[in-house]
Amino acid sequence: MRQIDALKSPRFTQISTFARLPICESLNGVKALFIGIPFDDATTYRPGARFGPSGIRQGSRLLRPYNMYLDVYPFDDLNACDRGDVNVVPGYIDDTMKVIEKDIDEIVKSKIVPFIAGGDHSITLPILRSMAKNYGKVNVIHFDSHFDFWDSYWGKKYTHGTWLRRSVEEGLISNVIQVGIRGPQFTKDDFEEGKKLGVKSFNIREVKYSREKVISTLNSLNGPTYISLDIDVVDPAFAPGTGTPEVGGLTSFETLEMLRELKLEKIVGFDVVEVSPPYDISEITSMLAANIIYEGMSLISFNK
Ligand SMILES: [Mn+2]
Repeated sequence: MRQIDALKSPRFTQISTFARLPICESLNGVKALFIGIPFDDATTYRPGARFGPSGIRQGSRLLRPYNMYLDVYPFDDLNACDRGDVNVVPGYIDDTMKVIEKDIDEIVKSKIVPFIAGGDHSITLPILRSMAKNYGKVNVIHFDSHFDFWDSYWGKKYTHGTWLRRSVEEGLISNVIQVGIRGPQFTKDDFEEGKKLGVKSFNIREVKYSREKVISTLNSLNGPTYISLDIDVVDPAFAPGTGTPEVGGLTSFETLEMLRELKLEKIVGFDVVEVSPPYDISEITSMLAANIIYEGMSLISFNK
């Protein structure tokens, strides 16, 4: 029956919801949903991530209901829907963070797992505030080419490169594991800073050469876990549509494979940030981001 439904779906027409899912009319019975946060005023280099949600929806039109790798029907299993976008306030990060936290609260309070399309990485701070309020401290698996734990940019505390330090300072997270760090750094001291903050980082060489170790470390996390994936963890050859690209990253296949191998007790939320469609080529970044969210939903479906 499901297959027939899939064939009937208007796959090649312009439907503006994620994976042609229904719009969330009510949250009753919903176990996971898609929501967009079109905010990019905390970006330090190339802008455009405010178009991430619409780009990812566009890139999601070919997603089909059955995931053969995990043997699940994520959309059906989770009764998934598209919640639309958070009503952010362009140019005003404090106001925007309040609106994000309020909207995510509503979802998390109902024990629904949000799959969030950014937006730049600053959006993760208010999301984690909501997670901590509802679950207590959460683990964070952070896929990124950048540390994101700097103290400030241009003297400002809230940017897309400082959200992780703010989350640690605010006591929102327990364990943080970073995957895919690379590129030229500001200073050698950053590595010590990370240790002081309690952040465990796997750089790209460790990920490429000691993959099993990285996966087993991720799978050793207990308790509620939040996954935050900056699309720039992927090599710009596979994901050029992003704000601060770093060469020499993961392939799209490696990224999807790592997600498929996660066996976590409880995933409470998942974001894919920094997708900037104006810098994309042939929708490859948006399609990858959509597939990453699909694998994330499949994981919840598989582990539930
Ligand atoms: Mn990054």
